[in-house]
Amino acid sequence: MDNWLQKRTQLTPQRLALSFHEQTWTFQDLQQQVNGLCATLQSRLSKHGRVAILGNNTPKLYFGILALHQLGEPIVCLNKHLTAPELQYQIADAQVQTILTTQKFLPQLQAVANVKQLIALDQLKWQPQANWPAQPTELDALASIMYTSGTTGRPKGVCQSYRNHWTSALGAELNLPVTESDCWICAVPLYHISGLSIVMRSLLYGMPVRLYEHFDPQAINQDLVHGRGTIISVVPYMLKKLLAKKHEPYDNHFSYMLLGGGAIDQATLDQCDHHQIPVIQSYGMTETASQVVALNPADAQRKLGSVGKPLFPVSLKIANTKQSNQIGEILLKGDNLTPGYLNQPQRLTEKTTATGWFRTGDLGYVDDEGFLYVKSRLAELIISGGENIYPHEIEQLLNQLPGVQESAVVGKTDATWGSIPVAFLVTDQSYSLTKVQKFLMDKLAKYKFPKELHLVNHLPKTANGKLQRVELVKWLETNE
Ligand code: S0N
Ligand code: AMP
Ligand code: MG
Repeated sequence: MDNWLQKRTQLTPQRLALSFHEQTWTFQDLQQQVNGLCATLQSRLSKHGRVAILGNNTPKLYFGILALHQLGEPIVCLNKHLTAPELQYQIADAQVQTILTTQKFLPQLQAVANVKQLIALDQLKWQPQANWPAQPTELDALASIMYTSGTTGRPKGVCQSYRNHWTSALGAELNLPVTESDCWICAVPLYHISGLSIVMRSLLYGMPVRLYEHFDPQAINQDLVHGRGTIISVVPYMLKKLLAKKHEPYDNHFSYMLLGGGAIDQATLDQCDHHQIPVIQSYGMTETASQVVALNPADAQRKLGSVGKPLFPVSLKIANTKQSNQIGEILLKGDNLTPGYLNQPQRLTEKTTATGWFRTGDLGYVDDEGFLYVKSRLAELIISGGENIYPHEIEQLLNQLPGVQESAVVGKTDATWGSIPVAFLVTDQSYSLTKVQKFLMDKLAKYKFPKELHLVNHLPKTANGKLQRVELVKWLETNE
């Protein structure tokens, strides 16, 4: 297959590709920027290590992503919230040699011991260039790597191939075709699959993207009111903020919000209904290169609480069930699914059944008509504002606090973030939340910080000594 940007530029050079505040780029403009950047970058990139991106959603970072694809370099996507030790691990694991970023993030990255080369794209000078000899795109080549944590062990790099991105974009398009007048607002981070999948869809569909450096609910509402965007990807936190700041009806051309990344409450969906905001509920993960199940507006009222039906390229079943409506682990098959975790092939084997189904770790059921309902996680993942938090990571650090015998972290339902981490410490010392947070500073990304602290004499355990998180969650619910 031809390089995707080059193919798109051949097909529709004059179509709008990208807008950011008042600036716009057609696919041809974008192509010329990316060609120029490729020429400048090529001599600076080592043949050995990989290249990462870290930053806000700026046009320069967008060009950087497309330039890396044109140079045949897989992109290591680094979360801008991470601290030096967290970044250091991912950089080492992915053998990152160079990080493309912007000036704003230089101090944060200079503090990371194993960074070899930093390139601030907003300091780099290049000229738009008409041509660039890009290699063809091999569908099974590695396109991107994104880190997720787990219940145990270190974070793992999810590998995403071009086939994953292709299948994902195709599945979305076969479900809800994008029209000539659509424009997708990207305020979700480009370093998450929620954001990167929008870039891929833009190239494959020939669709403009309206990029947001930050999630800015007022500005986004203004864009939606004035027809400067027709589709937007949101996590539940973002949807709630947009609703809270919405004072005028959206433009007639507004199409829908694609909601993913976590569970949503009924009250928020009712509010969307009241404001006549179509919401496409979806289910997906980094390992599936974005949504694999989506609920169409036509079924939204009838199937409240469902995330919809599996998209065309995706097969789904519930483990160990013979009939509909029985809860079990959600299993998936299809070309969206990751070819594996970087440097840890055994992790995918562990997550795959003997007959080749990917075990998502999520529990749910499928009703008589084939609609999926997601119930909960098998493991103790906490999702705060669309960012995943694994208790294990926090507990390991809390256990290093002087005088702490053991610790536990569980999620507590929160009106703003969806869920927040709450810490329990077994200690004879008088720790305060502030003191604990101070200790975690520079060790753990701030979004993972416990928001509440309880000092306890012991933790609830099963007869064979396994921590009973459920008991702590129940305790939090009853002591509210
Ligand atoms: C919600 C966001 C936008 C909040 O960030 P904001 O408001 O920009 O804050 P910052 O300026 O970055 O930080 C200010 C303070 O807030 C803390 N903080 C930031 N984020 C969080 C958080 N999530 N939880 C708790 N605290 C947070 C900062 O630490 C900072 O603190 P102080 O002031 O003390 O320094 C931001 O969190 C965000 O962008 N979230 C969304 C991330 C996301 O996209 N997740 C989805 C990942 N999953 C997938 O991609 C798979 C599903 C999928 O593909 C999908 C998902 C959604 C929609 C569509 C799809 C699809 O299928 O296409
Ligand atoms: P990530 O890989 O960061 O996108 O996280 C994926 C996880 O988010 C899934 O395994 C689910 O646990 C959760 N998730 C995604 N979409 C939904 C949804 N619609 N409802 C409930 N949980 C969801
Ligand atoms: Mg998520």
